[in-house]
Formats: sequence, structure tokens, C-alpha cells
Amino acid sequence: MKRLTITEGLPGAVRVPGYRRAEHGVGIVHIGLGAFHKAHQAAYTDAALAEAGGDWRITGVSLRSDAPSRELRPQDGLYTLIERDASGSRARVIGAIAAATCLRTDRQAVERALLAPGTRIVSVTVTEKGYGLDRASGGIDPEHPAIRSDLAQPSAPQGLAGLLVWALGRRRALGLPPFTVLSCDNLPENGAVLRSLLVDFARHAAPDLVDHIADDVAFPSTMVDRITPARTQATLDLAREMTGCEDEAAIETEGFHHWVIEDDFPAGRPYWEAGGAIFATDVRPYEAMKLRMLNGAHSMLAYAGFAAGHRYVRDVMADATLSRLVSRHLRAAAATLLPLPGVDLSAYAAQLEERFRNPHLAHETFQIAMDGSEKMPQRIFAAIPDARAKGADTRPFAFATAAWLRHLSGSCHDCAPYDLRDPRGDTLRAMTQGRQAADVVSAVRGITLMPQAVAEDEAFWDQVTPILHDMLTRPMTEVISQEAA
Ligand code: CS2
Repeated sequence: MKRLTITEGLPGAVRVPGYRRAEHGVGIVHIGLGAFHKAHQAAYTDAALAEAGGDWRITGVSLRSDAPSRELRPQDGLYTLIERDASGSRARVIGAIAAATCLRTDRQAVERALLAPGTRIVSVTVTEKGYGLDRASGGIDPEHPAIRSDLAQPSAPQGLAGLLVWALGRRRALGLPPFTVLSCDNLPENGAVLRSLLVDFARHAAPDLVDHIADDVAFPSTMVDRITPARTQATLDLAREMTGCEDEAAIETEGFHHWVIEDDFPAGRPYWEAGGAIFATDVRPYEAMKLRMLNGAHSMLAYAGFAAGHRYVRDVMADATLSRLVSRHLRAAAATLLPLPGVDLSAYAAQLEERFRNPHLAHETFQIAMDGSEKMPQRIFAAIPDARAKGADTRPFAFATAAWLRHLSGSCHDCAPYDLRDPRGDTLRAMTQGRQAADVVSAVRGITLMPQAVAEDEAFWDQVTPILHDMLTRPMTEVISQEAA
């Protein structure tokens, strides 16, 4: 069977780019060429190119793995995006990616793209752990492997902060305007966070760039949303069936998508409204809503569901008892938020439950359980002081925290052994494995990622300890039933 290389001759049901690709130059370099970028920003850019044109195609860069570029290059950057939900499966070929490369294996190509005069936006999806952020200071974490190596060798950076500071410095030296830096990761105030990370990196590695980065570079914040499971062989088989072509770069996602962006693009931007993007002056309330409701409930159901033997999110939702706890979590998270004009939080919660139930998405609880130390602060811990201030019940957050700690402890008296995937895995495992609930709780209260107000909230930890004790000594399914009773 032929490889997907051109869009002519594809079955009529397959949607193809509504523009002539070769007529549009590159304006965006995207760092973090994973499934999420391909399902989200690249799809919005595809819609923008079709409706409003412009030189806004994308050079995709992965920092370490050359797999994404090896898949995309033989296909001229084309890939099938399969959207799946209750209304069926739809295949769409995305044409927005013009080139794909990898920093580790082709530094020169990445440098050329970052220094090209036409590059006006550098967007980023490197996941929470890719930033090398010290949450307590808002600056760099000097222990983060990429930060450490980039501080030692700033002229050949391997990580995000080092690469962006290097590129902004070179552009200034060449007399080129800076690009806009657009974080699309699930971090609150992701633009401001990325700015303070780069400023702090520059303070250590290139002090003459501090003011330039702080004053002349735009870092709009964004709220991004589209549930995109890791690609499997079934995805590739489905793509072949739907397009009649081999497509090693195909991915699948849900029909739903949401993007709220702070409109701060001094060097211009694509007409992402064409894909449904919403531009706002303050995206923080949207970020809090999404992080605490969608991602908070996701993390809770992933830890509890994985330990209860549920492989996929849809299986959790089919478990009547655990799905009650998902609804409870969504209500509790909504109660911590400020009202958002025009947004009905109970309708949003109902829509999330519907999305989680999507029978066509094989979204693994184990995938969501990954990197908990990078996710829990903004998804769960941030909500606790707000719940406290409103006199609301903190029990759903205590349950989620206990489920995370149970996951860290690697306790597998009632499930198969598993690897703990977390950048702080060694420390967290040593802190929790083989320990009693009360000891685990006193250790976790002292870690740097715990906000001080939460660490000091005795009443909260008094809720966590007995739940964790039960989770460490009884089957998860029993603990869930008791909690939902
Ligand atoms: C998930 C997110 O893996 C996870 O931690 O909670 O990737 C989630 O699917 C996306 O944020 C949805 O937009």
C-alpha cells in the first residue's frame, strides 16, 4: 500500500487541506512535536491557512527523539488526524507542518529555523516536566538535567530554556526582531511562567539578555484542551482503513477542542479563530477551570482507577461507583473557581463527563498517572486553599491526594506491579514505599512542590491520612465503594 504523501486521490470522506501548501511559507517553529501538537495547534493552524492564508506553516522540532521527524519526513509533513466520538470517526489530513526535525540529531536545521527572519512565533508543548521550573521561586531548577547541561554549555543547548535564550540572543545579535513565545502546556499562567523561566536562565547564562527577554519578547498565555491518547497500532490500522494509505504519523483524538489565547502577538499570528480559537485579555480563569476540573478529575480518576484495575478512562466512567466520585470531584473543583461570565460550570462538568465516557478513545489511566509531581500542584493542591476560604468541603481533594500517594508507594497488594513514571520518582518512592500512612503524609507535607498553605492545613491532612491508610491496606475497589457510599 502506498504511503500518504499527497492528498490527491484520497477517499471523498477524508477532509484534506483547503489551501495549496507550497504557497505558504513557514512562520512558526513548534518545540515538542508530539501527538498533542498534531491534534491541537497544528489543526487550528490548518484551519487558519485554509480560511485566511498567510505564511504560517510550521517547522516541528522535537528535542530528543527523532521518531516524529522520521515518521513525518517521508510524508512531506502530512498526517491523518482521526477525530472520534459518539457521532463517529472522521479522518482529516493536516497540511500545516512544512518540515520536521530533531535537535539531538540535526541541530543545524533547528538553528536555521529559529533564526529564520520569517519565524514569528515559537510555540511549545514539552509537558510540565520539560520546563525545568522551580515552583517555589518561579525560576530555573538547577537540578533539572537539561537546565544543568545548558548552564554548563549555553552555546549548544539541549533543553527548552537554553534553546530559547540562545535563539533570542542570536536573533538580537543578527538584528532580527524576537519571535513571540507561545506556551501550550497545562501550566497555569503558562506565558508568564515561561517568561520568568527564560529571564532567570538568562540571568545565569547571558545576563545581557535579561532586559531584552523581560521587556521586548511577548509570552501570551493559553488554555489548551483536547484529549489525545498515545497513538497505538490500532490508530495506524484505522488510518490505513480510512485513507487507503500507510501513515506512520497518524494520530487519534476526540472531536472536542478548545483553545483560549491571550491576544499578544506583536509579530502577527495566524487567524486561529478559523479553527474556533477564542482570544481573551485574561485567560487565567479559563486555565483554572480547565486545570482544576478536567485535569484535576483526570488525575484523581487515573490514580484511583488504575489501582482499581481500570485500564482506560472510559472503563472508569463505566464503573458506577467511581464515576460518582468523578462527579463529586468536578463539583468540588467548580466550587473553588471564580464565576466566569458566559460559562455555566455545571454544564461544563456534564460535558467533561461525556468526554471522559467517549467509548472510542482508549485513553490509559496509566498515561495520565505519569508525572504526578508535576501535575498535582496546579490540578489539586491549588484548589485546596480556595475551598478552605469558601468553607467548602476539601474531602474530594484529600481523596485525590491519597490516591496519588498510594500510587507513589508502589503498593500493589491488589494490582500488578508497575513502574512509577515521575521525574522525581526516586525521591518520592523512597519517601513512600513500605511506610505507614501517617509517615507518608508527614514526609509529603515537607516537599518543595507543596504550597505552604496546604502543607500547614492540619484539617486537610487529617482527612488524607485515614483514606491513605485504607488505600494501603485494603483493595482499592472497597475504598472507592466506601468513599462513594
Ligand atoms: C491529561 C491531559 O495526561 C494527562 O495528564 O490530564 O493530557 C488531558 O488529556 C489534556 O489536558 C486534555 O486537554
